[in-house]
Amino acid sequence: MKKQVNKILFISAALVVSLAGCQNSTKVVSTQNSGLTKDTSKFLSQPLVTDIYTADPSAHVFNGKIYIYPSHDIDAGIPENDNGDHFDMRDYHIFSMDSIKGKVTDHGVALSVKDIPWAGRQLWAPDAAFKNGTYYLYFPVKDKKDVFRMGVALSKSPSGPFKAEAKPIEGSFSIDPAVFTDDDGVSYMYFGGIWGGQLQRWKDGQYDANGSKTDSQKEDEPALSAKVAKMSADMLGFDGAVKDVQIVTKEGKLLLTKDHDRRFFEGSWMHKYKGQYYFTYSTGDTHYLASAIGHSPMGPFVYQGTFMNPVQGWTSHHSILEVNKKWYIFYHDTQISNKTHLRNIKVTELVHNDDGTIKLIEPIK
Ligand code: FUB
Repeated sequence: MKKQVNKILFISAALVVSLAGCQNSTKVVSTQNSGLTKDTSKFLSQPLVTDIYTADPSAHVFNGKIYIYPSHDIDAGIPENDNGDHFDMRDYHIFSMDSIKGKVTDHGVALSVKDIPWAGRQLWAPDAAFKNGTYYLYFPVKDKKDVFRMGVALSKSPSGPFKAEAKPIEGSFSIDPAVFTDDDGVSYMYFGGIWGGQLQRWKDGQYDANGSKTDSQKEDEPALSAKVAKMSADMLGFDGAVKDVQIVTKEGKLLLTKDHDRRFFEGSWMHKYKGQYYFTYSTGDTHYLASAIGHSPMGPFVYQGTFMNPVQGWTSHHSILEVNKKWYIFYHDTQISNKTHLRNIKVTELVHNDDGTIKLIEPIK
């Protein structure tokens, strides 16, 4: 009998070792707020992860668990510039939590830039989706000509590891993919980002490598828009044309470039609340988070207002998620490092007002 137990123990240990060898390694990285030594009192909420730098959190519930798909910030020693070269990220880690206040598990490296056949550099803000038994990780990375494109990688597990497709998504460009799946099962990708995200360099489907580093529109012209495309049934490409995400005033006028506090800059997200489509985003070089509501996932969207004031740090990037009938915003700031490119992800509650606006969140007290 003892021999049998020993044999079972040996087989189990061998299995654990071999599984560990073929999967990304998993470890609990925080019970939230542990490991912080500096004064934390001025911040609305505390970092979810403190042992590596994380940013741009896209959160989803898969199989009853919360999964976070963030960027993995590193200090590559590259000086700051308007191209965003200092954001030189090289891989993704995926995190999970059983509940909003629960412990945070790091599932290890899920995808590396070196394993993406067409990639050059800079793995920026990702998102994930699930369809027909497969998880899809969508990511922006510069190709070998230094042009941002969107890629997709597949896995049978929400925590990866993910395997990248051989080529970028046809017709994709710029950064910050956010994939929303509607109640009818149709998915849409929202994307785009100005300055380092290169959106201003694209005109009529053509990339201008000598184009402006910053906003290229005239101040009195309609602002550059985020983009939206319907996803193909296999989730690997776009089905139809890429369209502008139109954000209009209550009078139906497109927001203008000079309207820095309201116009789009980067960091799109989409969620559905009480049958309405909420397009949320970071505003033109002022970095408020703003919301706009539409009756269709393709828009147009009527501007509703700011719902989060700027965080500490130059960038603002978020996702919005319902967990057990309550709504939350995942976001980042630079609490731990106080450096633009070394950020940490956070979560706090989000409240929808009856008039369609979202209650203002003050990330710094
Ligand atoms: O993380 C790199 C870039 O910074 C993201 O793509 C933007 O949304 C901003 O957060």
